[in-house]
Amino acid sequence: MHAPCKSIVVKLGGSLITEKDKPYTIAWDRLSRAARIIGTYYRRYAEEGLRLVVVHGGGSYGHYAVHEARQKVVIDQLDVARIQLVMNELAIKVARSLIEEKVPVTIIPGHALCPKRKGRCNLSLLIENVVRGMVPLTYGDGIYNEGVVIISGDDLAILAASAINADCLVFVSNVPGVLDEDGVVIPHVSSPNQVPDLTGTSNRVDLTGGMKAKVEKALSFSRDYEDTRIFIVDLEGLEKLLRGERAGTLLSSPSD
Ligand code: IP8
Repeated sequence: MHAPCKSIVVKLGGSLITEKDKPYTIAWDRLSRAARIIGTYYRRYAEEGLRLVVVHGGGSYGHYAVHEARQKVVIDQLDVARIQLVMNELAIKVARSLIEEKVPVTIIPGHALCPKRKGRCNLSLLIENVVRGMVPLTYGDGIYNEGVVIISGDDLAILAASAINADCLVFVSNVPGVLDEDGVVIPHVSSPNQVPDLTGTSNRVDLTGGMKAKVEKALSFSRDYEDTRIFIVDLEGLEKLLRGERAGTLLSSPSD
């Protein structure tokens, strides 16, 4: 069987790989499972020229570090350095889990791709590594620009998908897709208005906008990149997708 996705960006949500309510705590069971699923896919299709980029979010590392910095009146360069440090510590743990699964990961910090400000990123380092058969691992990060500017992992995942011309962009969350008011997965979303304003679930708003913001950004990307299939899934859904089965929520703009 051919690879269901030949060129793929997988974004691991911060709440998936960390315990979001416990500062600086990894969710080892979920991280190991994610690494196992990605590793199995990588080993199966690497020789066919699979292109893979992994991105992760901040979870209880980045979001907590930003929260701590924002307790101060003035956020200086040292505060931003601390945010970058904890994100790097998280990335090392993600990288180690993937390397144990024989995925040749190379860490590229988000702040190295977007050193000036968000929206001004240069992904040539990431592309070069993909071309050489490495698997870039990048992550949501903070940069200093008269305070802290947060670069979200979702934005980086979208940029990476356009940079490698991905046929699949998969957001892996701790919920199985976009949920309706009854907690049931909506299989196909073509407008952010389909995302209900839920509180107390993972549709809740975090520092970088939560589910609605993710859907908005993904749909606006899908208008320009019709060949990229975009999904929101949980770990079970990721496993299914990578076996070529249908899972989670497919995001696509209505074709006009
Ligand atoms: O969790 C945010 O990345 P995200 C990164 O993908 C920081 O939104 C530093 C909070």
